[in-house]
Amino acid sequence: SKIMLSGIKPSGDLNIGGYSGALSQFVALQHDYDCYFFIPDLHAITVYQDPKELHQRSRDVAALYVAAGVDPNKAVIFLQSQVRQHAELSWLLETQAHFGELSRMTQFKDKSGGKDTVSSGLFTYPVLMAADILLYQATHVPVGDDQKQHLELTRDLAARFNHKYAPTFTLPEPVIQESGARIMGLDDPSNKMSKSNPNQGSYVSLLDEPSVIRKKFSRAVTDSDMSVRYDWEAKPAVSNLIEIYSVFSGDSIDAIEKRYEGQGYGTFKKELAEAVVSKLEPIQKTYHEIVHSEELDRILKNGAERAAEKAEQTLLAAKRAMGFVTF
Ligand code: AQP
Repeated sequence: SKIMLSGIKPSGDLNIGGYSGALSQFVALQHDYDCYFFIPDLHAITVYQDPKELHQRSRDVAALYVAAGVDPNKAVIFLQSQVRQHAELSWLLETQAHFGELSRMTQFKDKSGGKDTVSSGLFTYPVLMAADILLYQATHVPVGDDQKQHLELTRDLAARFNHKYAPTFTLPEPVIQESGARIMGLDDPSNKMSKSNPNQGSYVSLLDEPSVIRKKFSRAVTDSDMSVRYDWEAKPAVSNLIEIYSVFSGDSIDAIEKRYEGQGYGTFKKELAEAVVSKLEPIQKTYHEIVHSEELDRILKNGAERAAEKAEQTLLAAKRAMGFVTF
C-alpha cells in the first residue's frame, strides 16, 4: 500500500502558505494513501518556543487539520512528542548520519546564520525528520523546495542502514506539488511566507478575522505596472497574489488573468481577499468548536496509539538489526 507522512510545525501561526503547500494537500491526498499527518512539536523546539504558546499552537494545528477536512477516522493525526519511538529511532540514526553530510544541509546554514550558539537539535533536525518518515515505512512524502535535500538525506540514511545491518526501512519517494508549493511573503516576494516572521503583515494566518485578512491583502506589495499578469521574473509580487487566488478559489491562473485584464489592482485584491475569507470562514468555525474539546483530545490519543503501534514494529526491527537485546 502507499503510505504518506507529513506535518506542520507548531512554531507560529499556521498561515495560507502552509495551507497551500501542506494542509490543502493533506485533504486532497488522504484518500489516495494511508496517511500519517502529525504535529512535529519536537521539531518546533529546535528553536526556542514559549511553553504556553507551544502548548496552544500544538492544539491549534491539530484542530486546523481536522477543521480543514482531514478525516481522523482515515488519516492518523498525532503529536510527535506523544510517540516516543520518534526520539528513540532518531538517536539510532544519528549514529549513522555523518557530521559532514549534516553540515551541508542548506536549511541549517540558513537558520543558524553561522552562529555557534544555535541548539544542536537544529543541526540534527534532518535526522529526526528521517526517523519520522522511516518509522512508518512511508512510501511517499510531499516535499516543498526546501525539504528536497532533507528527503535525500532520509533516503541515504535508510539505504546505509539497510546495507550495513539488514533490510529494515522503505526508501520514500518525494511527491512534488505542481502549484502553490511556494507562497511568498505579502511584504516581500523574495522570501517564503513564514510563520515565524515577526512581521504579521507578511502572512495571513488561518485564524485571522475577515477584517484583518482584507487589510493584509489591501496592504500587500505589488508593483507599479498595474496589470494582473502572472510572470514570476518581472512581477513576483503580483504573481504570488495570483497564485494565492488560484489556490483559494480553485480557478486557473489563466482564468484569473483574463478576469482582471485591463483593470488595476484594486478590484483584484478585494476579490482575492473575499476568496480567502470564504474558504477560511467555515474552517475557523469548526476550529473554534473543537480546539478546546475533549473530542480533539480523543482524536490525538487515538492517533498516538495507532501511530505507536506501527512505529514500534519498525523500531524493534531496527534495534534487532543493530544487535540490541530485545524481548
Ligand atoms: N510559504 C509556503 N508556501 C508553501 N508551502 C509552505 N510550507 C510552509 N510555508 C510554505 C509547507 O508547509 C509544510 C510545513 O512546514 P513546517 O511547519 O515544517 O515549516 P517551514 O516550512 O519551516 O515553515 P515556516 O512557516 O517557515 O516555519 P518556521 O519559520 O517556524 O520554520 C512544509 O511542507 C512546507 O513546505
